[in-house]
Amino acid sequence: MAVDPLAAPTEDPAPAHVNGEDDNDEGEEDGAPEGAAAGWREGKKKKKKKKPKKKANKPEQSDPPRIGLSKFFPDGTYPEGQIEEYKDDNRWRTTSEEKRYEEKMIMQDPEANYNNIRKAAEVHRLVRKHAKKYIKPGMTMTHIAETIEDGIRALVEENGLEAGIGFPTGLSLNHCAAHYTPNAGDTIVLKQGDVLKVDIGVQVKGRICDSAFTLNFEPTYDKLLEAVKAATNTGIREAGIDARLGEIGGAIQETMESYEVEVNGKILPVKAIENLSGHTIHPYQIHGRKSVLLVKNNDQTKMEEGDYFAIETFGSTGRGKVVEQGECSHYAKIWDAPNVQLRLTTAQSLLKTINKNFGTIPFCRRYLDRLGESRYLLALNHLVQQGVVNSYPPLCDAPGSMTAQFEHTILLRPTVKEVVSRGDDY
Ligand code: 57R
Ligand code: CO
Repeated sequence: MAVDPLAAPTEDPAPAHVNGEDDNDEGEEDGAPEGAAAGWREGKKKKKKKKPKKKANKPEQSDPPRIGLSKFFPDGTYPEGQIEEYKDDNRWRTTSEEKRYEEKMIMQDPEANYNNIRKAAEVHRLVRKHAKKYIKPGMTMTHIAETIEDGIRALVEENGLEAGIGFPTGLSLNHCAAHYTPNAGDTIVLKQGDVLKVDIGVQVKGRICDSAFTLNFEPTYDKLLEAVKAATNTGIREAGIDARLGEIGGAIQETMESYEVEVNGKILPVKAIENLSGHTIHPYQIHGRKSVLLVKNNDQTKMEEGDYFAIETFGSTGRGKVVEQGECSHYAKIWDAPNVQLRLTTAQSLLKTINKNFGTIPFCRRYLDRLGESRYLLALNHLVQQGVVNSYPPLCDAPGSMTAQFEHTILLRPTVKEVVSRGDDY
């Protein structure tokens, strides 16, 4: 049984109602309106509480979750994430008519409205909720990856570049922090003492929900996970319009490094990994131009209205620095790739497959395999060498060290900050 010490409380917490909806089912019992509209019901003799009838046509999600979300949100309106007001000199935005109007205009644009990222986030919450229960030591990394990806494809109702997996399912183990997913033939099996980073991406109309959590199956590294979760929440709290990236990095590092872990009687300080970062996310582009480092720095760049950020932090009991290590699995076509003349015909045909199935969305070798591509490594390496595709090898700290990650996607909307991937789990 996966022991994630930071999991949601055992009893089912009341669902987070960001828009203050009343979740008492009093008004729903007999279908009468709730809240103010139910005013006419005050003063009437209190009705005997009857068990609310299950609405016959209300579909129920399967277990594992595989029923597309449009069946549950027929009007295409997906739940808002956690709303936080901006601080100090941006608080005026909450009630600004001009800013509310700007958001109304955004909501009218099917390509840019917030329902795309919110659908991706709802898929993310359902997939990770099942993954946290299902993943157990003894499973192969391949089985874990494919179970998560089957869930994403089904729930998001995969449809070419319109909706699908946002990037390869990150399953980095122990001293490896990021950019590992199994390639074909990988025989690694999850062990009881492992610390597994699960980094899941879901995209709808190119809007990528990038959120990650860490699983452990015994308590040794609980404090490491606690440190990183707290540091990520510090980053989310400090983020906002006009916030300076360097200051956020300093706040993240301060939280992270206020923790220590006792391992085999030895006290190890938790270090923020200095060469990993959070980042802006653009449509079909997972890593934008702004990076949020995890250590104090002098970057005066400000966060801006309209930015989508992946706020992610990584903690380590090792050097606090990652290097590229091991076989590469992650690739992505470069956003402004040059139009080079490819002399290798196999590279030309592989590029066609990449353009058709991924565009600039990151992919991994397993996704080429499932499309029927084979013997493609030479061609793929040629595309990398020609500067058409970027390769992202696994990023690892020192062998024997342990790393953890937590991550959310936030929207810097004109009126408020929305932690769109927030759930009752993290
Ligand atoms: O979150 C090719 C992917 N991402 C998948 C996800 O930060 C990402 O490297 C990128 O497949 C590519 C980083 N920062 C330096 C530039 C300072 C990493 C942290 C891990 C990860 C996977 C990430 C990073 N950058 N973009 C998303
Ligand atoms: Co990520």
